[in-house]
Amino acid sequence: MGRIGRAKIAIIGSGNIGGILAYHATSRKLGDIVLYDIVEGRPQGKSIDISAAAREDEFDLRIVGTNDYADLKGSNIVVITAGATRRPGMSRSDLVHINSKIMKEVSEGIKKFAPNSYIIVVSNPLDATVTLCQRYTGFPHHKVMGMAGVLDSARFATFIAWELGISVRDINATVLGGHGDSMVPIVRFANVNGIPVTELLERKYKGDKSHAKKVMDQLVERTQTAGGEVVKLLKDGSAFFSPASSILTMIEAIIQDQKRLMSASAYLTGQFGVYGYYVGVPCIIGAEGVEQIVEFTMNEEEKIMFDKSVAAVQELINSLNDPPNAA
Ligand code: TXD
Repeated sequence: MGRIGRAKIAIIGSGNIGGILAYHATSRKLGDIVLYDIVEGRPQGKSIDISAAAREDEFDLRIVGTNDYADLKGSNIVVITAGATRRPGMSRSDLVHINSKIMKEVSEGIKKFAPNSYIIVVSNPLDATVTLCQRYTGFPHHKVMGMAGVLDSARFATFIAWELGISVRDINATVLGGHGDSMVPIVRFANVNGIPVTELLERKYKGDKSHAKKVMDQLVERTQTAGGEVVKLLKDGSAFFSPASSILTMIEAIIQDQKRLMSASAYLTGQFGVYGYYVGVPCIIGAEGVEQIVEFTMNEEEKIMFDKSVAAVQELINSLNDPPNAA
C-alpha cells in the first residue's frame, strides 16, 4: 500500500511574514514546512525555533530551514514573501524594480524544483509580482495567484467592526482591484450577517445620511491606506501578522479543497472587462487553485473605481523594463 502523504508547504522569504506564517501553518497542522531565504542562518534559525514549539503546541511536523532551492522538491504549495518592504513615504510601486529581479530568481527555483506546485505570491507590488511569477514559471494561470484581497477585506471589516462596536467575525466586507491605494472597497456589499452597514450607520447617526456617508467614506479611505498607516508607525517594515493570517486562509482553502469565495489577485480573460492582467477579484479557491472567477454587475461608481485601479496595475506592469513575454 502506498504511503499516505501530507502536504508540503514551501515559504520563500523567511522574514517577518515568512516566519509567522511558518509558525501558524505548523500549529494549525497544515503540513511540513520548508523555509527558504537568501540570507544564511535566518531560515535555519527560525526552523529550529519553531520546531522547539512543537511539543507544547502539539504538532508533529517537519520544518526545514534552507538556502538551497533543491529542498523545495515535492512542495504542494509555495508562498513567495521574499523581497524588500516599504519604508515610510514609499508606495508599493517603489518596490517594483528590486522585487521584480527577486521574482525572476525565485520563480526559476520553483520551476526547477517544485514544477507541480500552486503558488501564492505575497511580495509587493502584488499584482505586478504575481504577473511576473506566472510569466517566469510558465505555470497555468489558475495555479499562480496573489494574496492581497483577503487582507484588504479583513482590514475593511476590522474598521467597520470598530465603528459599529460589533464582532468582526460577523462582518462581511469585500475589497477588489489592484493592491494599491486605488483598491476598491465595495461599500454596497458591506454587511453584518446580511444587514447593510450603510443602514446600520444611518441608524447609529439618527438618520443623518450625509454624516453616515462621511463616516463610510472615512472607513473606505482608511482601508485603502491601512498598509501605509502600519508602515508609518513601524518605521522599519510593514504589516506581518495579518498578512500571514490571510495567506493561511488561502492555503487552507487549497489544501482542504474548501471552494471558499475570497478576493485574490487572479488572471482575467475578459471578466469585468479586463483581458490579460492579474487583478483582485472574487475567486473560488479550492484544490485546483483559482477554480472560478465570480463576476457580478458593478454599479457605475464601482466600475469607475475598479477601472482606475486596473489602469494603475496596467501602467506598472507595462513600465517594467524587461518583462518576459506574456504566456
Ligand atoms: O498583502 C500583501 N500582499 C502584503 C505584502 C502585505 C504586507 C507586506 N507585503 C509584502 O510582503 C512586503 O511589501 C514585502 O515585499 C513582502 C515581505 O514582507 P516581510 O514583512 O516578510 O519582509 P521582511 O521581513 O523584510 O522579509 C523579507 C525576506 C527577508 O528575510 C529577505 O532576506 C528575503 O525576504 N529575501 C529573499 N529571499 C529569497 N530570495 C531572495 N532573492 C531574497 N531577497 C530578499
